[in-house]
Amino acid sequence: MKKNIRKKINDNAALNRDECLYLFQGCSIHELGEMANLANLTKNKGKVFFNVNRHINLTNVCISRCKFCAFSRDKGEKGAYVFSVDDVIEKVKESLPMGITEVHIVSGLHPDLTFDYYLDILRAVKKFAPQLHIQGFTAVEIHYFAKITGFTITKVLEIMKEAGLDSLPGGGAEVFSPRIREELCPKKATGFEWQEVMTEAHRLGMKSNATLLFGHIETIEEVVDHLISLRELQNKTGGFQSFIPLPFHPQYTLMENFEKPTGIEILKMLSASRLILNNFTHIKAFWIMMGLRLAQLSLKYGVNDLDGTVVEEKITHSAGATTPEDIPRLELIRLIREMGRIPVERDTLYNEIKQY
Ligand code: V47
Repeated sequence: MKKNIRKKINDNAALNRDECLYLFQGCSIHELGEMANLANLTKNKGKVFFNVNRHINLTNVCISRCKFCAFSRDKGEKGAYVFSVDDVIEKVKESLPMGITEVHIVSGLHPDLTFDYYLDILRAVKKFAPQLHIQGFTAVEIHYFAKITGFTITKVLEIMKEAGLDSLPGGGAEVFSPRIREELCPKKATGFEWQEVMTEAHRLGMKSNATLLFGHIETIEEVVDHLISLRELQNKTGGFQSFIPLPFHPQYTLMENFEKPTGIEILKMLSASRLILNNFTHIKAFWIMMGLRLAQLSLKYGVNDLDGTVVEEKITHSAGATTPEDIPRLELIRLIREMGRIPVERDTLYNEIKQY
């Protein structure tokens, strides 16, 4: 089996389901790292990307109340908030001197805000700073907007695109398995619906990312099936830019008794993702969720993107992340260089802004 897997990886061929399972069950962290590093270097030639962006979470009020989420609140609950258009513009304004090229908007599923509220935000940001790329609204949010407006997914996406939405982030994917969604997040879009939204966004020419939330109740089989579904969708649309495995932070959630995934578990997931997703160019370590030092090490485990110098990240910090919320470019550059890689600042669509 190992010989066959190595040959396929050298040829950038798709591993079958048993081979994917074997990566998790039969390979050591060293073997995974070595193969993932090779696959990454072949594709990305030692370049490691980062971007400078501002995360804005418009509201934490959410009807979904997923068990793994420490960020969401009920309407009227202590700590619940909604940003106004002016609040959002103020945040964008204060981030412009840092040289942001992207605004990343992800929020709760609010019971009362109208679709027009989100369109007003998009239009206002585009008017205020037309040069910024707006990456916003997970497939779960898009699906929710279709539900509250009665519009089709296509119409929702077309209207949002017209208002200024440029691309979609990868959140809300969790694990596609119906068993897991039923247990952890039964009130939001299913895995199938998440994929339907992405298919439509890609058809309309909008790029997106994809994620997996791991380190909770998932089995290896469910992880592998999630990754194979993404690989198949990418074969159909080619619209995914990067894949981001998100390690679960249990603190302050309804699953507080869970242990955080270990460093080795995180590195194994990153390496296996690189190897299974042979048609994804970029595997991203969201350093906010795994810490800068492990993110640095992950560059030898298949990762070629460290996301951004994120300002004001709330979702993981609500769940106990202790990473700083923003780090200066120079720190990222130093960490990348120390691994013998080439730091490249990119825009959202992976156009190179500057090589260091
Ligand atoms: O969908 C929620 C996850 C996601 C927790 O596309 C948690 O570039 C860990 O998707 N512990 C939202 N994870 C964030 C997200 C994302 C982040 C950075 C970049 C991009 C991108 C996307 O965060 C949610 C969920 O899967 N999440 N709660 C938690 N306690």
